[in-house]
Amino acid sequence: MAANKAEGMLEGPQLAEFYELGLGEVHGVSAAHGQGIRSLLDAALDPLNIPEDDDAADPQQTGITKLAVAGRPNVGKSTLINAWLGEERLVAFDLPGTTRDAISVPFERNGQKFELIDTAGLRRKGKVFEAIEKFSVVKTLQAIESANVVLLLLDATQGVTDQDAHIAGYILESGRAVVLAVNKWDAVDSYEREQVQRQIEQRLPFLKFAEMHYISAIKRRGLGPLWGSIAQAHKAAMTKMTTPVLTRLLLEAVQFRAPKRSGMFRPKLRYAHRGGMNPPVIVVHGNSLEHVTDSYKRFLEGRFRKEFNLVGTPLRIELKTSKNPYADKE
Ligand SMILES: Nc1nc2c(ncn2[C@@H]2O[C@H](COP(=O)(O)OP(=O)(O)OP(=O)(O)O)[C@@H](O)[C@H]2O)c(=O)[nH]1
Ligand SMILES: [Mg+2]
Repeated sequence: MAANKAEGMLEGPQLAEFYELGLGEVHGVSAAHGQGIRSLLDAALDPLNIPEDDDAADPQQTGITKLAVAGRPNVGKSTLINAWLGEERLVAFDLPGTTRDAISVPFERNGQKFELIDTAGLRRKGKVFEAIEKFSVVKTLQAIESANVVLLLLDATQGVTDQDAHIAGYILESGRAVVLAVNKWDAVDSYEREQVQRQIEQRLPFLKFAEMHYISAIKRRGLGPLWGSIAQAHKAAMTKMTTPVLTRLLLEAVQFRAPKRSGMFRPKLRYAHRGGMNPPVIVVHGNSLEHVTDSYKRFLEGRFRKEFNLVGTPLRIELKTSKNPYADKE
């Protein structure tokens, strides 16, 4: 389906109404000005592989998953990477601040390529992160930003502290996919284990979307299952979401539960498209969307998460009220 005479509005909200026809992807084109023709042709000639605009930037096409291991000092980050490598490549020592620089190590497992990044342990003083060296903090934060997936490592012998929550908060803001692992599981008894599990629920509720593992890096226990979660998190972060599917799910969600009227305004959700990946961003267009409540946004998030099986990645939903003068007509 193509909508002609759409010069200058290929990305705009004016095309929203065509999605409401339920015929799938609509291609805005301008025959007179030659706009949108390339992607219309691509879609027409390759119906099984409709290209998405941002595929060129898809880091998954490089085939390498960048995995940063992050956490407080001394939780066992370097020990874990050594255990994976099967050799003592990185210095691990019972002293906070052993690792001072972010170090990348190439790694391959079952044909999947990884770049493992060991980082310096973070702690926060006041409002800023600190490490033994200023330089180390910058490197760690950069490593998190540049990763596809962050493995957040906790220390079972220390429990879940405010420091862990600060780091978790930073990772969440970065939008990276996350896997949680509690290390030194060998060194705690069953009472302490229960306590740690409860603390995770209480102090890291915002990481509910992430899978969790209990491991011992030093004894190399429980390490295998981490890879499944890492792969799953990366895949979820890169999930393809086409406009027709997103729009159908959106309209189904609205039918199931409509957003509440706020005074004179009743938000009208019209269509949705993907605005980014790693983290996935879903952009919802419509009218009076500033009146959509946070709880309704969470409801939408839950529906999208379930449909796309978004385990291990944050999901962002952006609401855009359209300026289309015709959008109000029913
Ligand atoms: N009991 C136990 N000790 C561990 C485990 N993993 C690491 N350790 C010990 O914890 C200490 C710190 O380990 P590192 O790997 O250096 O910790 P790190 O997180 O890299 O520390 P920084 O580089 O300072 O941030 C070492 O003495 C390790 O032997 C584990 O699974 N069980
Ligand atoms: Mg280290």
